[in-house]
Amino acid sequence: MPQRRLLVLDDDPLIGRTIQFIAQGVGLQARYTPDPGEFFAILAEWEPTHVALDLVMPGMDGVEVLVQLAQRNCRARIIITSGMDGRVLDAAGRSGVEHGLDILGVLPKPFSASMLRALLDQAPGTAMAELPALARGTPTDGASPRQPGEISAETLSRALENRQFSVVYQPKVGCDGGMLAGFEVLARWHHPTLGDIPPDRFIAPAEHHDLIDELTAQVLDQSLQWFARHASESRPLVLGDPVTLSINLSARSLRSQQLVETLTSRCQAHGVDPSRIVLELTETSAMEDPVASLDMLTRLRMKGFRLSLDDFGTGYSSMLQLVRLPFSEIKIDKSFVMGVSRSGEARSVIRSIVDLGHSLGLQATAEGVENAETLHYLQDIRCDLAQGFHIARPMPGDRALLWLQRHTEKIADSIRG
Ligand code: G
Ligand code: G
Ligand code: MN
Repeated sequence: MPQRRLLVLDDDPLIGRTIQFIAQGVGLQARYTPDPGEFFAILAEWEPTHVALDLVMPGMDGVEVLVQLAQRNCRARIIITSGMDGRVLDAAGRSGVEHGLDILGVLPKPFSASMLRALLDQAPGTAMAELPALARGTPTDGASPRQPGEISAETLSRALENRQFSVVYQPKVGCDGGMLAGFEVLARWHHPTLGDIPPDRFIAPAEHHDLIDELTAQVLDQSLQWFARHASESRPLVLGDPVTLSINLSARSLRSQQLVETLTSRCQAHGVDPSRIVLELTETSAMEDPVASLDMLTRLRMKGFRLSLDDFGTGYSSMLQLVRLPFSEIKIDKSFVMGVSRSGEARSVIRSIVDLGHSLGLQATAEGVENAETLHYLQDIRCDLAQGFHIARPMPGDRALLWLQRHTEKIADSIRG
């Protein structure tokens, strides 16, 4: 590992020196200054890999230092320290992330040596950037894709003509007992020369170029065929409800008068009852035009489809509108779920969403479950379903079937005890 260098800025010499010694103890070079002017001078000349920054100092506030670090394009990994309330620290951390800084985390005072060591040793990619950004507001499904020019209409329609899109399936299981509840279908695009292109890059352009309905149709046909042939046979696995198939719908599609007809006729053609299909809509998108949405969603519900509110917690919808719309499931956004292990706030948000969902008679699903600890927490708070890498990654149809077979055996074993 190349030599790591930590620069500490803190108006309290006792704390500043302590951080310096702990860092030296785990093999970092470390320097300390109580003076912001000197801090920026050392920063320029010494180029530290890590920075520990006190938020509240006389003469200069830490947020101002963060802004200046961002303006200087500082690439160091930053640890924020302060005696302030944890919420204030978190907010400052998020503000740093939104300024493009690499915020490793926050260190509340008083802190222990082991807390600081854990932060310093944190692997890249586990930083605060993953925390729910309260003010992020980047709808994945909205009317204004961020980079509509990136993938052209021609490229997309050729890909659709040439059937370059395939689908993968990610299981959803009961939080309690692990029974299979259903699969979510996710589109994949393998371009012959450009390689794999993620949905983040093709869904918004497909909406923008009015090709999303064709994409949805292809996703539907592939997944209904697979589902009709295989997954519906897994019925005995499920206590109560049979296995469902969740399909992501774009808000755009709600404007199309053909939507209800397309969905029902495809289901009929494949012999799948609409009650087995869950249509996932993102929170932001469902609220784009609440009146038209209410109309369309009600028609879909009357045909028997279930509706899921996807990425819940990231949008700005009012509770009132939520109550008005006929959803059957609420999916807690993975940005909260992935924070269960480190953030008490994330846990509170999840618990409230589960309670809210239940009080409205909705099933609560957590997506982005990446470890056993998170699953246990979800069990504790009586969340219904879980989805995430800890259970299984999205898989092609044949692999999903193998997974299901192994999963079934595991559950049967655990029941036999
Ligand atoms: O695997 P993941 O990277 O698959 O998906 C990223 C995002 O793309 C998810 O938020 C998901 O809702 C969206 N997405 C994936 N497949 C489809 C699809 O077939 N239609 C729509 N509208 N969105 C999809
Ligand atoms: O927004 P949409 O809910 O439809 O999101 C599905 C997306 O989440 C897909 O891109 C899928 O690959 C991704 N995903 C599913 N489980 C996990 C997980 O446990 N961790 C992470 N980071 N992403 C996940
Ligand atoms: Mn989804």
